[in-house]
Amino acid sequence: MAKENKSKPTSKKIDQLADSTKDFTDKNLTTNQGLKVNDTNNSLKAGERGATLLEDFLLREKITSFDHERIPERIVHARGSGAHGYFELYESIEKYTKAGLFTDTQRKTPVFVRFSTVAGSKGSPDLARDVRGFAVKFYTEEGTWDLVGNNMPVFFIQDAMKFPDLIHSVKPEPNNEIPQAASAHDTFYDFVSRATETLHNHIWVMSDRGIPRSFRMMEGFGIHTFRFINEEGKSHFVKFHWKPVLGVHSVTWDEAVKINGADSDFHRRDLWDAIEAGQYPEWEFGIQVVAEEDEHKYDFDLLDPTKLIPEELVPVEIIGKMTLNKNPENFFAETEQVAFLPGHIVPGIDFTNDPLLQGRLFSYRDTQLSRLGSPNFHQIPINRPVVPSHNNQRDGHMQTEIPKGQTAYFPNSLSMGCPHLAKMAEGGFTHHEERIDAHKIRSRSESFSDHFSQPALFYRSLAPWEQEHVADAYTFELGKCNHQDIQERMLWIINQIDENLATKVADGLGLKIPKKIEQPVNQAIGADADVEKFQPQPKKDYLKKDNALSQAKTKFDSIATRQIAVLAADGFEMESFKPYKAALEKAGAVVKIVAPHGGSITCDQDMEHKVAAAIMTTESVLFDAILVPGGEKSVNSLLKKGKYAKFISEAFKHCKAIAVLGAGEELLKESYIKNYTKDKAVFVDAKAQDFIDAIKQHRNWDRMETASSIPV
Ligand code: HDE
Repeated sequence: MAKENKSKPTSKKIDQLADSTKDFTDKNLTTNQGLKVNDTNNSLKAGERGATLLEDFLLREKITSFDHERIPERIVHARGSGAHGYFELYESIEKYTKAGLFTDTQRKTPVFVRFSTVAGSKGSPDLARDVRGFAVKFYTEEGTWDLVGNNMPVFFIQDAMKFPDLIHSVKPEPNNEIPQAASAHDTFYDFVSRATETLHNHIWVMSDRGIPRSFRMMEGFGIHTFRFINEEGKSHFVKFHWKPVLGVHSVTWDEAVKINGADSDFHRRDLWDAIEAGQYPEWEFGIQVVAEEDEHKYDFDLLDPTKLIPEELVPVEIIGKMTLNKNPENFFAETEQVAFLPGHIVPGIDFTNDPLLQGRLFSYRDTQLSRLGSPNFHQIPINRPVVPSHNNQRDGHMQTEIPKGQTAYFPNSLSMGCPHLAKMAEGGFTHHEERIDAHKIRSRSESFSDHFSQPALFYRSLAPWEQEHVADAYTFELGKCNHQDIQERMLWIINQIDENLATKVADGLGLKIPKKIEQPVNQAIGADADVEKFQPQPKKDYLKKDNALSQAKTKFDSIATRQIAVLAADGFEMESFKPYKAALEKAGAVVKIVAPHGGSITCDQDMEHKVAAAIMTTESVLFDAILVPGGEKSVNSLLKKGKYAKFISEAFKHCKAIAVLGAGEELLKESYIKNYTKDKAVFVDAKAQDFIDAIKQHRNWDRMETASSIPV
């Protein structure tokens, strides 16, 4: 994670945005017309006690502007957080693509990224179990390229036609608008269990990927297979990957539920704080490239967005890095108004016939038209390209440009043919030519009918603790369904993926796995379709494991930005604490004192220390590790408040590293933690480095079984 100097980051995009920003320092309050305002607190009345007069243009402007502040929230991905940054290329990949951002290593391409949850409303909590959006807008020299991806490499459905069904099933139920930002309800599982193409993305959501520790610690994927086109016009298939420099890490479900109460802005705040602190989030950019002639070489169809290409089969080539180094100036103007369209591409990149991608190419422009209200949404500062745009599209709501001249059509002679077309040699975009000779047909390719192999591969590739989490997640989610037939259908389906998993879930639900299902399970087919042909095929075993699918195989080499709670009160022992704090901070962690009150506390060397949070305002789930300094006076104060014992017990339950110094051990003894001396991530008067090494591991998952007995 880069720590850069605090000088204001600049880029072509940031400079362009600066022209649209408004600074209010030392300015008079005015109306929209620039009239200086003398009173913005009282309406114009007939006498001090009213009535209010129709004449009051100041009241009218203020109130009507307020009345219209809201725009429709995104139909999906309503809850999101954005940041600015840049993309740098390690080495040119001109053999695959002619795209400038992938051939010119001297460029720093400005980006704006928006992370999001999918199902919840704009104000919903960050730690819902859900897919996360990972949308990147590259402001390139050849126009804007949007890579609108997710934190999971596959999608729920294979055809855009099913998107409204999928989203209607997961959103709050239409009769009572319950539940908010949660997939654990009947309509979702009714759909999932009837449209078995959903199973692969679904098991990813049931895994720890559905509850990330931070946006900064999740992968990103373009999902669809795209095309790269090089200077010679040769095409390669490509999948896009983002790999977080800090590794891929998640919280536990118990934490997620509690974080949603303790700080529903947890991910938003985490991203904001890291950037403000100069600890800039970074992702490496990777590509999986498949030669055109290898299109049909795999056991799955490259055009099927419910399939990934295992990295064991096609390794990811790392070609660049993205750094986020600036928070938005204004949430609405930037994060809310940013409009991503998968159809925004640049020469060197092209689409495939993936039927989901094809539908997305229509949907996103349509949704921006209704959300932002005008075809001029590209003129909103955050959406403007960094290169000029000229065409004959005109007028519409909120036109902010003044197009000059007599003509607005092509071809023309009155304007000497301007704006004129660009030849390919001048960077003009042309579509990759692909021969298609086919019947017009409303159907699905049989090569899309394998719904079980990759969910099974995913489950097999997980570490035992990850598998436990998946089983718990299924049990929780299905436990929230009220219809036994839906639960049983899901059990039958999960059993096709993995018997052991299905058995655990069935035990948790107190149900039996049905031997057979009455009707054909997949009903996402046409009324006259050959039913058998579209049922999920028996699973294939083309690969034993793919290590890239497991978070156990991620990076564990840094504690940068990890939040360490120091539980202390007046009189805590400075001598032993000082080297610990220094070592943690040197390694990039953020050390925060959690005291019985706010303000500051005094150590046994009479120095004042700023308190980051009073115990009543915070919770252990907001931290990565706990440190309890010594000093009897301090520890005795902590022992008087039951919340400290809860704090430390809960951290233990969530498998976090804990270190105590001197008298700090008394707090451990007071807690629910038993046999802590045997735990490899609990330290009593140990070296700071041991504590740091344990934090690097993210969690001590070996503790999971003991931890489950902790009653907090
Ligand atoms: Fe989206 N999706 N989507 N989606 N999607 C939207 O566009 C849609 C899909 C994704 O931060 C909407 O501007 C259809 C896959 C992200 O602003 C909408 C289909 C992937 C974001 C829309 C899909 C995504 C969206 C709602 C199936 C991963 C948030 C607001 C054909 C590759 C972007 C908006 C942001 C947003 C439609 C499937 C990712 C309605 C029809 C697959 C990250 O246009």
